[in-house]
Amino acid sequence: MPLPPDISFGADHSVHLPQRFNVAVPFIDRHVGEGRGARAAIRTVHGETVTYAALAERVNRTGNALLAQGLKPGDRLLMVVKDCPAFFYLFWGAIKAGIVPVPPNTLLRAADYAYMFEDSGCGLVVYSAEFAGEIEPALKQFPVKALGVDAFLAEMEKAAPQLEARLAAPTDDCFWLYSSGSTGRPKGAVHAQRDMVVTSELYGVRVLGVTERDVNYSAAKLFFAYGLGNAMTFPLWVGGTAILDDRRPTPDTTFDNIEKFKPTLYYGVPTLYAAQLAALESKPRDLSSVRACVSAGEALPADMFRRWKEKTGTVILDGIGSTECLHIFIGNSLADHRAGTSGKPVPGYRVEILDENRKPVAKGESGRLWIRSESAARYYWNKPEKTAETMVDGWLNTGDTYRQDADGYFIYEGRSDDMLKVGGIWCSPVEIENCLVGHAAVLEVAVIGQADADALIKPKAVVVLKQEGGGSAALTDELMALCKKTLAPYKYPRWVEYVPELPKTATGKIQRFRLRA
Ligand code: 3UK
Repeated sequence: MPLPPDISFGADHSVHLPQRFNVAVPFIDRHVGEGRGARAAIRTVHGETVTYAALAERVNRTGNALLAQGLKPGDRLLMVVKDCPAFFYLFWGAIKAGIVPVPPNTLLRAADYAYMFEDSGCGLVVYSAEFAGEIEPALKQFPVKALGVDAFLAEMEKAAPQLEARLAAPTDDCFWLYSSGSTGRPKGAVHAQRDMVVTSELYGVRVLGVTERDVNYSAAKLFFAYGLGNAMTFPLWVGGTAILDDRRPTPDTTFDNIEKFKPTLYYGVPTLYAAQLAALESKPRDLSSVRACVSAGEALPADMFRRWKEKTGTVILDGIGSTECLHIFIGNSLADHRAGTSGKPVPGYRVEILDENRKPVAKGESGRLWIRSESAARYYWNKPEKTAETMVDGWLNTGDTYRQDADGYFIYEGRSDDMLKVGGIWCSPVEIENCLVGHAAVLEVAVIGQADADALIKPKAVVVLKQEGGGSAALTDELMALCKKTLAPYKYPRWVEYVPELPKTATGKIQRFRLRA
């Protein structure tokens, strides 16, 4: 599909945008004018279809309803919303009205949300009823104006269906995504108007070949930058269709959806592919509609690529992306892929592997991966030190160690910090440790990543008890239960090992890397 007339990309893949524009116009409004008003933008597991015409109207009504709630251009809207059409209305309605949507991870706990209410200074929180159990206590800790999604939709119905797009510069703040670090609180990565244009065109269209005929189904949720591209910006950029399921993805639900909606592109994370592969052993499934599967969030083991291809006949294209870059910047493609690697740089992304003096390493050597792009967040909200550390001279420090093989494919070699990816989602060992030391029997604890049977990393707790003597199975159960109750559910340790003491530096800092060895 041709680009909108006022948007173009140079031979070097740099984007040219109008000086003043609003990114909701090319993603939402243009489809009606270009004759796609009756096409399905969204289909849900509940049988709902939202056409491009209906989407454009509801985005307008939402923008008006948000303004009527007292939000002003530049204000933040925190939207803790499951994968459903209202996610689209809120995100784009806010952007069209100049309001900044912030969709955090919906699996977090009250204390995380209370922090985000305060840090973002949001003027309004809109949340799905399913998350009330965490959002309502968070609102007690830090009161802000809040509305359930259903109540908001009722306001939307009453609001006017016309809304003039508020113009902005391509590099003006547009939306944020929170990302967590190993220590400290989540950081709001501030993305600009142009960023979704860049990812949708450079990776979506030019690497995946997404067109209006594609039906996009992402098991990764919309709150994740990965899911946001897969199931929202890519289809909307080309006038294609997104499938939305508000349930937790399991092998059964994802295969049922693939058989029912016949997506052409399926997007998952390695942990889910592993579970799907196990399920295929006992029940064959029909994936014949799928022209490519995509994986991101953590490295896809080569063995899983091979087993999936053998069982389903489709390839899984692994790619590395980040919240900061918004989507995949090194990836495999249908035309050029190699199992066990992240592939090659997405055209338009500059990639360097640097040593500790920030000099390029010799080819084949390991080093720190740095990225330069036009889709990168320009700063973290309220965190000037983190911004200065991560974003240097227009380059972004990914914190990942990489090397290139002899043919130029990029091979992931781990993190330079202690952060873990669990099911594709960030997990801080420090956060789990802080939870576990809250147990009366625990003296101290270190959490590290350990590979499971599928070669995927999961948290393991190495525990020193206050009383001499090994821990019991009952205590292990208690420690796991404590984490499940206190932390986001995917963060509990899958193994607990009891040791007499932990390796430490002279200054008393736990050396997690020595436990990993
Ligand atoms: C790790 C990978 C090896 C890596 C993301 C696609 O994961 C995404 O964003 P996050 O901010 O995490 C970024 C970090 O995750 N990682 C991601 N993908 C891979 N490591 N192989 C991979 N294929 O440490 C990276 O720095 O949560 C993924 C699109 C958008 C995203 N935000």
